[in-house]
Amino acid sequence: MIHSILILNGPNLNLLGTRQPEVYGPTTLQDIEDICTAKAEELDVSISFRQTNHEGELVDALHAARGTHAGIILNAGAYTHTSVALRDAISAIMLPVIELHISNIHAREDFRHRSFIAPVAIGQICGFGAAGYPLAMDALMSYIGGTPVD
Ligand code: CA2
Repeated sequence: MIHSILILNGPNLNLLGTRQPEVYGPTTLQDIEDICTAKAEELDVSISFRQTNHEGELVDALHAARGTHAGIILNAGAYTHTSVALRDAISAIMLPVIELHISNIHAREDFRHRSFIAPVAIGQICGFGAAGYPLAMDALMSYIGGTPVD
């Protein structure tokens, strides 16, 4: 039985709250982890919250999620718009993945409109700032069924 979700954050998200608050808001990644921890208690699920700037480490974390987590919330940062490797990893692990962005990528530069991840994700949440994370947790638990999965 697995009753845990992985919340995986990609490149530069460690800088949240320190620069470009007009785009990404004032919230730090630690604040977001705290929000997710509180939400996890409400949902009675455990979480693993990670950030890495390295594409291969994101691929490794996706692979390692099999057998450990029931689903994944992925803010892949800029790799969203470039990475066939992340897309292939998501396809391979056969776990539900929600694509998450703090900003509304569709209202920004053209190159951010294309997501390699969207076609292999169960859905996408973007544009709601840090509040997108607990929204994604609700959506993922609702998708999984709100109960532990095998
Ligand atoms: O809106 C999002 O969550 C993004 O995934 C953030 C990525 C961006 O490349 C995506 O298009 C959308 C960038 C994260 C960079 O975060 C920073 C935070 C503070 C200062 C500089 C960058």
